[in-house]
Amino acid sequence: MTLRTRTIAIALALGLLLGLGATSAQSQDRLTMRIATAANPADYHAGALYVFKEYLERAVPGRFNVEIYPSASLFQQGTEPAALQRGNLEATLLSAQDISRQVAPVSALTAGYLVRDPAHLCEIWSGDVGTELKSLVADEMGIQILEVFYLGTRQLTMRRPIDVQTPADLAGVKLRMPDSQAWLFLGNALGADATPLAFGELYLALQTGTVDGQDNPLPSVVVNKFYEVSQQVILTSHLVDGVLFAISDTFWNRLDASEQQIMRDASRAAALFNNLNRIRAEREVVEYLEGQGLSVVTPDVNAFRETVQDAYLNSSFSDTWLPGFVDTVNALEPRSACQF
Ligand code: KDO
Repeated sequence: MTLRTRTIAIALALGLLLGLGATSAQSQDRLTMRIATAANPADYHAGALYVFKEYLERAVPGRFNVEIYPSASLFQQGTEPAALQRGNLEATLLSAQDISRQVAPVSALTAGYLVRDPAHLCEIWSGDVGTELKSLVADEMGIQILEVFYLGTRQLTMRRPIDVQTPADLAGVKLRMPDSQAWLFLGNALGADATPLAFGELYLALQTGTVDGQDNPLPSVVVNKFYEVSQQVILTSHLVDGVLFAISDTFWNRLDASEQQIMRDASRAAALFNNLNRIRAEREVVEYLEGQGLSVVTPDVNAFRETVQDAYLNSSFSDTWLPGFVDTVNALEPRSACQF
């Protein structure tokens, strides 16, 4: 049984598909749903999109024609929100950094060292604060956020080893970050010289020395083979990161209530597939990278945490956060739905 089939089986066992399949798909138009992402098709968050597609095909056969465009093959990384808003794309995986350009309070979830772990991330997005942020995004951007997929905990990798204990040791290091103000702020807050570059250009930039290093969750370092052009992992654990499965209102409003519920259930099955696999992959990845010859070092994480948290709290980003957001988020304990 493949992992994908197994996730659908888990979803069935959980009863997510119960009562579905009765929609009169044959009597309705077939709707095309294009989903674009920068992710490598071999990575779990892209795999989750195929779980989503398969779920829909089983729940409402023939109703949707889901087309998945991985590796930024339809839209460049960062341009997906505008594509959704212009009606050129039906769904995508968004980062909080993409969204915060238009809905400033979401920038709280771009802050380093705020989210503790994957369960905490899930709890934030599925609880009251997440619901409030999602309705702001719906109102201000015309986009429905259905689920958060855990992308992983971001670490640094360097093409050549450097001696790093504190943020001061990253001074002058050209650290590739995705191209947006929120991402670049994080790279600079870590003490580095943040350098914007699209994900698809990163392998070559590491190979040629255009950048000295990059930050990403380690499973992405494996799937995208960045380890071939890197010699060191620095376990800063600076951002517990997620991507948000999002659908344009133009498409959403063409669905009836039962179809909207099927979309929610399908995205939940997709998130489950991604989260379980990625959490397992993160447990195994350090050993794998050491086996590939990379050195793995742990810096003074408390020094990074203090410097980065101060940078955010003293920035204009934090002026836009919902009142009491940090205290509320710090006090959240995950319920069972978020225990992986
Ligand atoms: C990246 O460009 O570093 C990043 O990790 C940012 C994420 O928001 C997401 O776009 C991700 O790339 C892609 O899905 C590729 O894994």
